[in-house]
Amino acid sequence: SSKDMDKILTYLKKHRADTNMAYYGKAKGKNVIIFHLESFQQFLINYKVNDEEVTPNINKFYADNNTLAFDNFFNQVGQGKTSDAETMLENSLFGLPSGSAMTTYGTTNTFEALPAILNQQGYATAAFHGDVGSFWNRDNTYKSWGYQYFFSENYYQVKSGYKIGYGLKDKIFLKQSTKYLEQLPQPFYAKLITVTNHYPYEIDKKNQAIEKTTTGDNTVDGYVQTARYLDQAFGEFISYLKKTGLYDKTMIVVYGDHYGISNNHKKAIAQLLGKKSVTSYDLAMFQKVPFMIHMPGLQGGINHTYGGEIDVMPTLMDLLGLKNTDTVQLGNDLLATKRNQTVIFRNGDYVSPTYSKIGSTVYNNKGQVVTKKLTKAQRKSVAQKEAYADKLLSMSDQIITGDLLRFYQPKWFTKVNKSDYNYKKTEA
Ligand code: GP9
Ligand code: MN
Repeated sequence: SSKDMDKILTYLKKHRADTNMAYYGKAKGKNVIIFHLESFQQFLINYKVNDEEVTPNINKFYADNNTLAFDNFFNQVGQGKTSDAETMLENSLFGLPSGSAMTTYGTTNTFEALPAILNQQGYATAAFHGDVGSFWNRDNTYKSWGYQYFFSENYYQVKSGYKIGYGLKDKIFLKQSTKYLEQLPQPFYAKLITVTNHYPYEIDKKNQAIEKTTTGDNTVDGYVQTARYLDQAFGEFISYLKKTGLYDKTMIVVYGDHYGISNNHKKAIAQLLGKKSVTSYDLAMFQKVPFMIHMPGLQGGINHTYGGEIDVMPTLMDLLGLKNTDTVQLGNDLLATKRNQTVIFRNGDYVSPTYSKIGSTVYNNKGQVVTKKLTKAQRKSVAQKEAYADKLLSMSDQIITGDLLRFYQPKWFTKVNKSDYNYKKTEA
């Protein structure tokens, strides 16, 4: 009911992190490109196979003077995988405890998503993906989120050999996307979702540009090969942006959506990391994914704050100089100087710079089990984090399953009208 919404608003108001004025509005009026690195984990950054970097282009971007990168940024997805990542990034709401919020609620719910907010501020908004538009119910959800355009498979020329796994191969997808990107009025907000670096990590021979790893685990060893392919595709796309001058007018946001190697492959993970074995803590740390923001004039570097996908929207809104004090967001600005660094996973586990809880085990930040060694004060801090995790997850579930955003919009925001949008391709 609207009373539930009021309670949530009161909570959020009390816990909102303060804006870091050093960054506020730095990207105002700039184009925004969200570049989705499929199944891409942080450990791949600067990772080498036989002394060779797996992802040289992404590594270069990571180290660029104008790139702000986060090295304690975690994926927080549940069963909804990519769709959970998208839901968090553009709504600052968690996925559901089971299933996918986009599939179950994307068509019918009211949202106050980042594309809609920017669209109302004069931005053109477009999503690009080389799979069928109905996957994860994107073709309906994106309307609810305020995407004016959704270029999915039927907007692309598909010849034999163009597709692998879930859709168009990344290089072909990105190349063909440029002709639509070029037609968008500026400023635009564009999201490009790659797909080739996806389980089971297969790529045609001519695109195999690095040796596989040699763990002996067949579903793991191809991962670096498709990651390399994605890296080449990324490199080509960045060159294109530079050539057209878009690079200088755009805030480029790059992120990995979730793990590529699941916890079912512990032995192989240990081998990849050069360890004898991995603990549950190591596996939690293995959930880190890249998050980088590039923009000319931005003071780059590596930020060590703990955060995750839920925190992206508040961060981007502050950079874009959008009013961010009365929105419904469960994350907090990664650039805020004083922020809650407890990173919540969908199953209620959490990690933080001090203590982390995985299952019923508490770890310190060296990965040592301290469940039974905590002082009274430490026990209290752990209990607080646990309560915070439960509270945020349950508020998120309430908002989504109760469609609570229908009861509240900030004054400056107009409810999205889905029928404003039509993604059907009309003949040219
Ligand atoms: C499909 C693609 C894959 O269109 O986004 O989704 P995932 O399996 O990673 O959730
Ligand atoms: Mn995915």
